[in-house]
Amino acid sequence: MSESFAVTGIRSDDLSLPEPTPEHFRWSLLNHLQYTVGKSPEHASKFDWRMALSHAIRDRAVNPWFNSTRRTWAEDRKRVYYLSMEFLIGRLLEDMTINLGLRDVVAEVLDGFGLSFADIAEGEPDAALGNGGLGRLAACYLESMATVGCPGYGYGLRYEHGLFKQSFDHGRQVETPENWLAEGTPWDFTRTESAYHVGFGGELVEEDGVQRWRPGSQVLAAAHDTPVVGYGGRWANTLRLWSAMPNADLFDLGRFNAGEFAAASEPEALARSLSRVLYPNDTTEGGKQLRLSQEYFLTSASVQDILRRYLAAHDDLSRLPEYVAIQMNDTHPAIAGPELIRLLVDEHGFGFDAAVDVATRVLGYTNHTLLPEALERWTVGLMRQVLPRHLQIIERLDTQFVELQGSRPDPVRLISGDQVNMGDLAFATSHRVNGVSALHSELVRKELFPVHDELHPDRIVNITNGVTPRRWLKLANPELARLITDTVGEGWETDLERLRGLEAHADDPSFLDAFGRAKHRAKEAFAGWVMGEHGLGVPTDALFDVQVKRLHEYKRQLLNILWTIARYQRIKRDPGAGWVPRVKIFGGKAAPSYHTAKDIIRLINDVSQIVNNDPDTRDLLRVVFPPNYGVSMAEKLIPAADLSEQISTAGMEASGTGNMKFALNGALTIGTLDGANVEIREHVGADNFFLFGMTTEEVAARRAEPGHARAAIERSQALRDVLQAIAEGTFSPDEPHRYGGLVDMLWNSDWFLVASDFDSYDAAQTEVDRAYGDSGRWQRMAVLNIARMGYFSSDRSVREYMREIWDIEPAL
Ligand code: HBZ
Repeated sequence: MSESFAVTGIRSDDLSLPEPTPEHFRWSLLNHLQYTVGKSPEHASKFDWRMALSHAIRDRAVNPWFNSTRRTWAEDRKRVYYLSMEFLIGRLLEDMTINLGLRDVVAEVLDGFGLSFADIAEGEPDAALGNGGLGRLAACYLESMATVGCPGYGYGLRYEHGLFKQSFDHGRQVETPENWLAEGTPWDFTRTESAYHVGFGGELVEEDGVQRWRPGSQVLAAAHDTPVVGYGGRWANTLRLWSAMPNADLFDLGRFNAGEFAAASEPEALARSLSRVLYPNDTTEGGKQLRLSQEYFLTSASVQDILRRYLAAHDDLSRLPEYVAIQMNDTHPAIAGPELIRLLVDEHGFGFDAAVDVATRVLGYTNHTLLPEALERWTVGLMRQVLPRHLQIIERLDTQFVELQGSRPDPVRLISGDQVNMGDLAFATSHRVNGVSALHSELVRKELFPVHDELHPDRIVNITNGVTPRRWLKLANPELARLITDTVGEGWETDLERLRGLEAHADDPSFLDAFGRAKHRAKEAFAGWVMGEHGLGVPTDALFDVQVKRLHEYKRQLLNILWTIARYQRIKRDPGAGWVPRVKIFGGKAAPSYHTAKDIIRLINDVSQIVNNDPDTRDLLRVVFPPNYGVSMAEKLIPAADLSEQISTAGMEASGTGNMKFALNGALTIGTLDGANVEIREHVGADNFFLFGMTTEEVAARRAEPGHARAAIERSQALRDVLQAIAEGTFSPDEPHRYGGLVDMLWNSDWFLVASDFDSYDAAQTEVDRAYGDSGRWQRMAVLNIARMGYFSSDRSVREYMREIWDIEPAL
């Protein structure tokens, strides 16, 4: 902590920047180039210009940021703290520029230098501090909180290495480390004065009848703050990311001087490892000590920071819930309950029950998946070793929870056998628990937490996910955004229901034409990018059929590629049958240890080799799998899509958010009744959605039928032909049995019911062809999708959190 050195007599307001005129912005850019980056205009590289531009933009974020912070203090407002191990924010330059209303000014100034904004922005690395949906949702919610004026902070870890980079070697996924910080980031302000000690291990001692935890080691958490500016620049919040720093005394100078260089740095290296790398697992649990330590590191630093801020203005911690709401993004920060209880009891003299009461009223827990392998559990042994005091608190909570269940014969336990169940713990220490779509929240109630729900019937609520229309429409699809503004007027960016105004134009040929042109240009932009970046050719007059998301069996990329093979075989059999040309586009990473998912990636790549090089079919069918899918690729691809594949086994995709981004950009969905697909279909209308597949109930019934996989394959000639071709090595001639394992799995177990849903998917795809063949009909359907997506703005979701969970009023 550094000593305060406040100077009075100069007000921050006096330092406000003048209006962002082109003249001033030009000055600011050149000033940063010369004095921040240290380069002259004659010698500056694209990188230097990007850095200078980012600093000039960041300057503009500071006043809204200070104003919002000052108002929150002055009005003594409640704040929301969103704790998440993942924030998938992607690039920030264009996003900030748009939200600050500076896009035109910036373009004009750069133009004057002969520079292109798009070109400069393209050099920014993605901040890929997350795996998938849960991390991207956190980023959308932060942006929406700032836009609607919800005072708050995102708290996360500043991983040195974000999600690994994916490349393909002969079709196989290869992972290399991601290095977004290598050239430094212009966005964050390092706050070394906001540093906290986070303890690990050690022992419990009793002093004057009071429990004391004496940690065995301590790591420093140092804050790095990035302003998050809402659309219009009227409010800004903070994303505070912690990096781990060794205590200075960890470095053993004695050993170093004695020549033991590596050994001297060992404790330091261990400390730093806490924020070194993001775990690359999506919806699977690593079960590693480092992961638990990372989770506690994030949680403890954040909770200490929250209490410090509260105590700077208040002294009665029993009133904490009036001023503080903490949201746990899944169970990763679920140690927040025990941590808050520990601090209240051990440091602030609370009784146990009073501490539990305060913690529970402060905390909320969002569940993002029902997959059993994603439910975090830690062994009691590991907990005792890493967090002995917390284990003691959880044991007491467990006892109380069992008592609450009265005479129930087989009570639910927070600790069962030698496992601490983080989901049950998160539920027991939260006043609200939410699922992320209507269907998912129902399943959370019935399948995951039926006993908890019986004990606390008001606790589970649903908040259907949403996405920010600023990034996912205005930034990603400027042409469509302009058409929308020209058609329904300004203001849809913050009031997405205004898209309804497009309905009146759904039969207007000139509007549909303009929509068609915007879509086509997005396809050309994407095709140009894929060719330039990956050397992959994509015909832009074909139907773009897209499935991009993490690779997982439940998401059924396998169903998609099997159907693609069936299409290939049909075209081969009857080339002149009037096929609608399609480009099948895939994107997504597999967890490095998820072998089946990696086999599926390899199969898709093998199929693309055969199909794309077959002169009989290449004009009618292409398979394209650009490597390293992430936020920036999504921004290019989603606007170009005609068809959005949302084909998970019913009951398994909690919500999906890609499904929303596609529909908002005028892609039609082919999908199951799963997650938010259900609500999207209700909103856009059943006629404008290609539905297929079994329902959640049918899935359960089918799984119980012995031999269901074999029976389904035997019913489907098309699927049999596909599996036979794979098994014969048609797509892996150099190694015919490469996919023996996959084919065998489909015949004999098929937990995800690929075979059972194949014919229904095939029929829906036939409907897709029919609709696309009538371009007027297709475009009408696409426009109706856009027009009816207002509900899926993350502004709506955030307002629901504010009302139903956080109990907070907007400051705007
Ligand atoms: O969260 C995703 C869901 O799969 C997706 O349907 C949803 O739209 C999105 C946002 O709500 N889930 C994740 O990204 N990750 C996890 O659910 C997860 C849970 C526990 C873990 C790891 C990942 O230990």
